[in-house]
Amino acid sequence: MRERQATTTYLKDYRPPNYLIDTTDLKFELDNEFTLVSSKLSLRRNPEVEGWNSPPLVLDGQELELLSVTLDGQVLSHADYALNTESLIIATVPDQFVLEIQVRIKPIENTALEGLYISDGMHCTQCEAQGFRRITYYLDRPDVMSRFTTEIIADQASNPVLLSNGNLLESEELTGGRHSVKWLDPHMKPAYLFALVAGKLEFIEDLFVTCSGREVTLRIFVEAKDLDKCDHAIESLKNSMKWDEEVYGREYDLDIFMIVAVDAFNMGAMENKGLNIFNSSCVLAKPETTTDLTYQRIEAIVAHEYFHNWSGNRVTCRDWFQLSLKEGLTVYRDSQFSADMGSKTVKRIDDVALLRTVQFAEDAGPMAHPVRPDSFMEISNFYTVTIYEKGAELIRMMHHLVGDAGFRRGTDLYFDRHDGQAVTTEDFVKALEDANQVDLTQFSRWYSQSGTPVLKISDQYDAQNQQYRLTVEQSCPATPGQPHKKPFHIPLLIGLLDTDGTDLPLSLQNDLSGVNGSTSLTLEITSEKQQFVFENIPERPTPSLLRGFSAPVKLEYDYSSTDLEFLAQHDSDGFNRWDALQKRFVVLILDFAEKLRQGEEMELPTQLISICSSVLAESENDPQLAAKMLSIPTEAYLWELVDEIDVESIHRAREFVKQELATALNEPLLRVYREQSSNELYQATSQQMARRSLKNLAMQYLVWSGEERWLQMATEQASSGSNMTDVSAALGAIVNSMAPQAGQLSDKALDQFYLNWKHEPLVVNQWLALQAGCPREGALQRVEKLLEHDAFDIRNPNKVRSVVGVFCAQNRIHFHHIDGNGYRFLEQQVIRLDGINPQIASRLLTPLTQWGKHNKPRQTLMKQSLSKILEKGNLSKDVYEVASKSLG
Ligand code: B3K
Ligand code: ZN
Repeated sequence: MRERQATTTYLKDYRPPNYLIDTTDLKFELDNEFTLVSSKLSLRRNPEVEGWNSPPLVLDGQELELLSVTLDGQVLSHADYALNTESLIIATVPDQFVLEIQVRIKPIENTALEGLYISDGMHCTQCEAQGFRRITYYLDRPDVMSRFTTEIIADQASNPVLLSNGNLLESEELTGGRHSVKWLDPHMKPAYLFALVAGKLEFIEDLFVTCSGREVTLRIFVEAKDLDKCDHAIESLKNSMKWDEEVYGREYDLDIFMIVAVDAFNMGAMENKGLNIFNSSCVLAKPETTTDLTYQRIEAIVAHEYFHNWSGNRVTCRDWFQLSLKEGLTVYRDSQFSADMGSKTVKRIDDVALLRTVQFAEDAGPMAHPVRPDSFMEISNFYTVTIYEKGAELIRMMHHLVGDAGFRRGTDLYFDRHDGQAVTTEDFVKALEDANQVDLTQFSRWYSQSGTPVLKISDQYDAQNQQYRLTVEQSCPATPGQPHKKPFHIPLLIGLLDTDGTDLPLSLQNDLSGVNGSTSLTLEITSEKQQFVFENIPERPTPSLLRGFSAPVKLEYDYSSTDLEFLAQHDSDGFNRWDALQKRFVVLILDFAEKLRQGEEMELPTQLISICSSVLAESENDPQLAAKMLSIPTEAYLWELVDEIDVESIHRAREFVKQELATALNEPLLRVYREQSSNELYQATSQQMARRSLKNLAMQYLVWSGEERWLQMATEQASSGSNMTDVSAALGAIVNSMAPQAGQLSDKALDQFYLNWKHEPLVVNQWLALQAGCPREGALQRVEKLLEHDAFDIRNPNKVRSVVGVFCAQNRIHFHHIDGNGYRFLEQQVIRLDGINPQIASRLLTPLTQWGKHNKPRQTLMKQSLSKILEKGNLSKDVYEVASKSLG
């Protein structure tokens, strides 16, 4: 459906459905060209609707060929219903009735990958958010929950495996080489959780015994060639099931849990009841083909989709404005799980890094929206970092405010109270309030107000009275549709360090909470300006503010470089130790960027070198944290922190710091590289991953120093590394090196890599992404060439993301080249893709939407490209919404 019909849907217009569907019996007859979908729905009037005036039945449907409609056994004629591109309307229906509908669809022509489509010869579905209406006419909204049965009939040879939600009821051989199966899902569910898979698949199987002793069969379905890549996912699944029982008291509720891997998928994975469908990149792993990062990502996504069984499926969303009800909560749950499986501090660092770059940028741009939005044109555009990651931060803050036991009481009440219901974010907050007798009214503004709050903090030390005073002021910039904000309720976790770097016991003046004396304290910020006075502070302390990033805010406090260096060495909060060093790097890089503009000399401060060198010296204690601490802030983060982005100076200043630090630390880096290199058999344990991350960071630095011998060393690792983590880190280091000799070495290494791995699509994606991100001259030409390569396929979202996505979002110096060619490239790709896959096209647009922080010439070019897209006309709702909102 194209822009002419692009209307806005508002939360304030929400009305309960007029009709409910108690049971949904589906029959799919799969054929190469067409699929016949027959449905039998038992409907009744919704008793909750007040002032009943026998409204028409309006079923959603898109791109369907209607064959027949029968109401209570009577075939309806054209005069009995109306049909348009979005719905089937039956003007008069009884209070209770059975509707039978037959439609024909063409999965083979479905390139949007929504509804029923074909991925690599296999039938599969994606129904969230509004894909079910591309399968049959239905009340395609999450507050209509129904009991589903699914019958599938298909050719046995080409589709030996036929899957749907729930438990398998029966299967039967039919004549003519066909067979049929029937699945029953006993749990009521909205249509967005429906799934069907048919194809040539094989599976690995395991067993999980739940806490109450029930046996659950676990199966992962993949193409035969991938059977050796399922172990990690199944381990992750078992760990998740156990964790959810232990931490949230949630038990699985069917006899079988299935995961299917497909190649063409718009996002990471989908939590369909009992039948999760995964992008193959988020499930398949083996040491030779998969990096540690992907191992961790798989663990997190398997857990995420599994956790949805309760936070999303058993308790679902009333409408799509409530998306964060399930996504924020489930991201929070998966982040807790990952923290428990590995390092809490490092997990927090990774989450905050994503939030502070991508989400803060979204909050500052034209697509900013509250965690619970008020309106949308296309709901697919709202699967955002705000809904997911900021949504998770809100849950995290509430957990912080009510404590561990209180949070568990709250989630227990939420799940018990709303099991089988479609509810709102208010219902979640209410359960936490009721279980803890707290008032979260002000806190709830986090759900309705968009934008990133700013906390401005100043301090004063009174030596005579041994008092330390913190003054905290909050504000929040205007965002689209929200010029003024009311104060947020912000948990601000702090500590105070004495001159030795030890935490001081904290006692707050007039504090009645009884927590005085502890060394970390949560200040509850609720007004625009507040003061806190700490007693018995013997000397001027160094404040450690926003420990663990206790709230998704921007902190403004006038730290000196010395303060930051001190905190980087002494803060007892691991997150803040990391953050202090990051902040120190930021100050330095931005200062160098200014020096570059002024043509002044740059010199790395010796104190910073010595801190980095002691991080290396002590890296054995926590190799992964050490690797994080020594990671230079990304361009994305630096851009987020400045008012106007100077693309070149920031890039060059950052390169300079990398190279200088690498040179200064050559010796300890080499020592760490050697110490952490080992011949042990690859295991995806957090200990081994930590070592590899430090080792490869050291190697990366050595290569940055630009010396030939380190490039040779990386080349050696790239060709002989025994696992993909080592190989791809080395290859990445060479590909990203700006040393004069790197170009040739990199071409050679890339060619060899391709030869080795061209039969593994997921490895080929890495190969594409590495090249798209390469900062050497000629980047755009290389990317254009990649689009012509045999390995590229515009219909496969993973390939598009690896090439176009990586170039435009990560290769910043080239995408934002002042000649505007990068922008025009994206403009063309978006237009081309919009005809194929609107969701992917719209997502790729993000870098252009953030024109607001660029200098005038770039702003003009970026806006020109957005206008060109709009001028093209006949756009999808997805792209139309983003492009038009971006131009304001
Ligand atoms: N719920 C799905 C996302 C669906 C996106 C639809 N455009 C995956 C997840 O968040 O678990
Ligand atoms: Zn999710």
